[in-house]
Amino acid sequence: MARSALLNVMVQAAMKAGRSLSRDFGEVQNLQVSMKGPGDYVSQADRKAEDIIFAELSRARPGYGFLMEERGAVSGDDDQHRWIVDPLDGTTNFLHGIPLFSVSVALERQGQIVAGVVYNPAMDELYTAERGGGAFVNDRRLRVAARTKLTDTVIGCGVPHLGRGHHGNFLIELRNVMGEVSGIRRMGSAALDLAYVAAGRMDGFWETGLSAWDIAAGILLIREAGGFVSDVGGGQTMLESGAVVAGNEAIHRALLKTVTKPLKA
Ligand code: 2AM
Ligand code: CA
Repeated sequence: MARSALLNVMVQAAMKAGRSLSRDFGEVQNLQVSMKGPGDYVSQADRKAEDIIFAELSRARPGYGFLMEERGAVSGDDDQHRWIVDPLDGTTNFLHGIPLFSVSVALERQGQIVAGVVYNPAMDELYTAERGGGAFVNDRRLRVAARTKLTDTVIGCGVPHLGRGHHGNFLIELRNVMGEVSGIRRMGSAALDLAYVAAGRMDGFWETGLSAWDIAAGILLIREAGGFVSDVGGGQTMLESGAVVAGNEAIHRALLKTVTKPLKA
């Protein structure tokens, strides 16, 4: 599969950061047994990965702006282009030695996501998409799953944790969805969750309370794999609202309806 120059730049940055995370992940697994735990070490690993991506992308495309999890917004001379980057998505998994974490890099051009890369270094799975060019994992073309009945599906979600999100709302959503599907999964990396929907491994996904860097690349992966993504109201404010509902056309529609169903007394 021949990649465009742009995608190559993004892949190189994501994989270089991924290799750094992989080395640190090995060490984190050893630190689990210490009382202090690997918390500070993980923050450092996260920052190191972000520095690598920032350096690589700044060198390859000087002037582009950034929105990054650690640095926040960094404006550039070129106001048409912005990188949206999460150097380590699935931090809690990483901290606990669970190999479900990813690097997420997206490029926004004039407010539209035009390229996305999600890399899971622990499994060496590289997901790529460019607008109009399809989505791939490594060299294999991706297609969302074809199931059309909610009762046949496995649906991913995110669970708000201590101090975050509206726990009561989530429990209503969960109660609605679990009564209609064949399985629910919670992986802990929204970027990877969306990549799994693009790959047809999960039939759909919903989560609220996310940030733009968690989902920018994954949204394009799903669209380029033939899927649908919206916010919980069916609109396109995902990057601003941090809410996503995803699936193929039928599952997206059904999941949207189910997630937002008012709870019966
Ligand atoms: P993170 O690992 O980069 O923090 C899991 O439900 C998803 O929620 C992950 O993508 C995770 O990204 C994100 N997440 C966890 N804590 C968060 C927080 N405090 N604010 C925003 N997103 C968060
Ligand atoms: Ca994240």
